[in-house]
Amino acid sequence: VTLLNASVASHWWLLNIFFFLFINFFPSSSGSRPRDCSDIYASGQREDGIYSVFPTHLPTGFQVYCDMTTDGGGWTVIQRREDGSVNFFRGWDSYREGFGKITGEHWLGKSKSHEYLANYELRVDLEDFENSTAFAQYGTFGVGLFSVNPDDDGYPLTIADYSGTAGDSLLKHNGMKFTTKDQDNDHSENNCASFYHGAWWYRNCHTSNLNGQYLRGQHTSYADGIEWSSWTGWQYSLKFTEMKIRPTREENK
Ligand SMILES: *[C@@H]1O[C@H](CO)[C@@H](O)[C@H](O)[C@H]1NC(C)=O
Ligand SMILES: [Ca+2]
Repeated sequence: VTLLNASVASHWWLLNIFFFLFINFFPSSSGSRPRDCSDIYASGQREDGIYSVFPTHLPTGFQVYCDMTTDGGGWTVIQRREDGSVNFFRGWDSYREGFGKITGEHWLGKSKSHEYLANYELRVDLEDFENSTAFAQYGTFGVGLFSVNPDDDGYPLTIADYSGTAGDSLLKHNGMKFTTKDQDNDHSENNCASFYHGAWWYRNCHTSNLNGQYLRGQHTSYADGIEWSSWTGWQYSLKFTEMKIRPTREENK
């Protein structure tokens, strides 16, 4: 019932990493083909790896990396950092299209259109160079949920309901638009993406910067690495990060 009450919009996206997230509650025109990793998990798959998904608006499908083992599995990975092999200091178009390798560092993105609803949760897994791990989970996650045209609107972040071990470093970004070095939507007189060498839902400017530079642990520069400030501050660039999403499971509430 809550699904039916959620807002619905239809349009072309720019930040299409999220393009398949929101259609999960629409009847699929392609039968039982999985629309995301959660569907694949429900069909019995339990191994991490690459799978094809077929969002309603994109019947030809595409590949994503599914985390089938963390906290009940069914997670569709939308971002990964692990070795600095991919340049994440990119512009708006690149974050729209996506880049990197699904098996390695990447930002999932496709230029696709879709209708969407929002009922997803986000999990952020982190690891430092001592191999310590922590996570942050958010029961509510969406981008452009209340925008008639999220493209024009800058894909504002909706984030709520933190739990985890890494501390919250994202709630202060709630409501912020996405900023890249070539598209300044932040609240700073500068461009936060340019200033901190990343791309994020910057305010003025950030408590997290997971698309920052791969600086490998402690660094003398300020806040321009892969930071999750509540865990490792603003001068420690993490070894590994993974952002992943799945539909909210009502039975978990
Ligand atoms: C972290 O894990 C890697 C891979 O298992 C290992 O090679 C390395 O020695 C570990 N580092 C520390 C500081 O424990
Ligand atoms: Ca600015």
